[in-house]
Amino acid sequence: MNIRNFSIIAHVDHGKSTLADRLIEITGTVPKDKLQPQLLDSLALERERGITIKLAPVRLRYKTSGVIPAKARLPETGTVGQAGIQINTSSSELDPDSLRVASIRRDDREEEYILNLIDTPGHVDFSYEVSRSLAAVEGAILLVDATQGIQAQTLAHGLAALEQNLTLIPVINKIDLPNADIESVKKQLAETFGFDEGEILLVSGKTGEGVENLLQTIVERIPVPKSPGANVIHLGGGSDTTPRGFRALIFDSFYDPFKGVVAQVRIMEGETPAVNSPLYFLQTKAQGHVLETGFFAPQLTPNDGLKAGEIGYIATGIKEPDLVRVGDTISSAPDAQPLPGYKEVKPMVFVGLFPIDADEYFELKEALAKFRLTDPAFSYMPEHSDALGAGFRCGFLGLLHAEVVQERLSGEFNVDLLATAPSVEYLVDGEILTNPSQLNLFQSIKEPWVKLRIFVPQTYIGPVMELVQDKRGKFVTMQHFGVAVEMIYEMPLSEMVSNFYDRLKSVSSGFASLDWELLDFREVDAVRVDIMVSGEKVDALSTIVFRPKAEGFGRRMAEKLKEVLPRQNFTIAIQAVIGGTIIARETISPFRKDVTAKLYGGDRTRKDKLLEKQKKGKKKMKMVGRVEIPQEAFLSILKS
Ligand SMILES: Nc1nc2c(ncn2[C@@H]2O[C@H](COP(=O)(O)OP(=O)(O)OP(=O)(O)O)[C@@H](O)[C@H]2O)c(=O)[nH]1
Ligand SMILES: [Mg+2]
Repeated sequence: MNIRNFSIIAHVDHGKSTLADRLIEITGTVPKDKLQPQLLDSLALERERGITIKLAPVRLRYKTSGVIPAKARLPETGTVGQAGIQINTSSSELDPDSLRVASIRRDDREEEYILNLIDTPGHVDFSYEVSRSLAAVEGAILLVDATQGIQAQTLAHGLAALEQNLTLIPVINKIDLPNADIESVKKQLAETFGFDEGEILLVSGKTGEGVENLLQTIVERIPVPKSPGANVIHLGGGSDTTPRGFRALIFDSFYDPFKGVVAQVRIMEGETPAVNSPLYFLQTKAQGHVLETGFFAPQLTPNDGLKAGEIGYIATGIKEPDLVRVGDTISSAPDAQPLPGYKEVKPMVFVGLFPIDADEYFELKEALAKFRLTDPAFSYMPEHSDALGAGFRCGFLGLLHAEVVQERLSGEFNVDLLATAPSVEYLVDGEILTNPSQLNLFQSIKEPWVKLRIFVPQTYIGPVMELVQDKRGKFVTMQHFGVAVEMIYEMPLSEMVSNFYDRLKSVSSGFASLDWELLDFREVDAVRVDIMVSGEKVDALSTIVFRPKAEGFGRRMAEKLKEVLPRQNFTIAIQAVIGGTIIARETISPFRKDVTAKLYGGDRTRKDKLLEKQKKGKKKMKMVGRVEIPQEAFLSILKS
């Protein structure tokens, strides 16, 4: 079997999923009448938002047309100019298939290939999906939008692929657009990653131009899959007949009520044992069995087994989601050596999730366990709030991640949630603290700092600098990439989670892009701002704030809460308090807000509709003492 495994990586919106559409279309993987734009974005939320959130594998069958263009060889080493790092990009030293390619050219013979493509998300919050995809493949298409050039995630994902010794195929996309600037993007790619301009391909994912050529290039340049142990793929095309241990790397998983946990795997060695044979999970020591194997077309398509080098799925029959983890190795022998796996991701942003209806606590708990299978970057632990009751403190990689998970939990698992404002983790007297309400006065606090990499056209340097300074950022360096510039800063993560991204986009007319990573924890002069509603402290609204900004924050918070808390038939006092001192006070006068007041006369059904809407809105509220706290109250924290 001729196999090539590759990912498509790029910055957000550079056209990965659209290019995948064309690859699916040209290879006839999906019938024409079933094609739709961004076919691999199958989650409802992905389609609604027009972004990819999860990695998505698909198997393509590709027949070479016989005539293969002269093979453009990769340079022996790729120099990453700007960072000065030397990374070896050649992984095709002993590539039996390069001989095969040569023979096709001689004979003009058609040959069939299985191409396993993994589409990846582009947004920085979903980078873990990208890194897991990269561990399952031998190469990647580094896609760059011809109108945007290199942006923050082009660099981040491109470098990650090089570090894993993957073969990169540089491809410039959207060449159909009138403002495509192919020449300068070529130059950027050459200068940044050390590509030869001659090896850069041009395509349009929209019109399909250049895509056939790309398919042939994938076959030529992406190395044949190799096993870490023995090379079981042979030049003759068949696999080795001597039995070898079976080992597969889990790069993703999900829960199916009938099949149990379904693991998405890259087979590294051997082949899947027969149906009903036992399977061992080498790290969690769990045991399952082979219920079904198959591949992605892109829907699950059962087959009679998977061999080394292939990407597919194994249904394991395991009913406890906790027993299966991405990065774990599945084997046919309990004492086999586990594969290296992935480094665990560290959650950066924390949100308390509470069931609106306390009776739904256990349903929520089960939903979280199943959800974690499909999103290993998400983590959770039980938490109790005086105001909101029993719930969970959940960790996310960023704000978009937090938002997307909440929407998926209510959409896919049907649980109604109240979410507290995102906050970061602090080190208090050396101990980790993720819940702001637990901070005591006078403790020494350290907060997380991040290294920010902002890509922006030169004209916006001024406004970006101003914004970052306002957010306590420290300038490190700046580097020019044609008309774009990369600015490196250090900044407290807490400032980044409070309205930074939106403001960055607005000061740069939408042009700035961003990448970041955790640096360290640094001492901060911060205090806890508490909120009292009708004399009762609402612990879930407590926030840790940089001291010089605390008073202003408390005042704005009280004002915002006044706007969002629903009136009651008694007066509600809202107070912002720092260590027993009231720094702001607002009052909400009694009586229900009459939403129908502005509708005079007219049609009864319209009135009913509005009342219905008001009732629904109320569902996302939680009684705290005698006052209802709506979801919007927590968003006030972010906007203060
Ligand atoms: N004109 C033109 N538009 C394109 C092309 N490729 C993609 N687009 C458009 O660019 C937008 C983003 O395309 P996607 O395929 O969703 O981009 P993506 O890289 O998958 O985005 P994320 O997965 O969210 O990072 C869509 O509106 C596409 O229609 C192209 O070759 N030409
Ligand atoms: Mg996409």
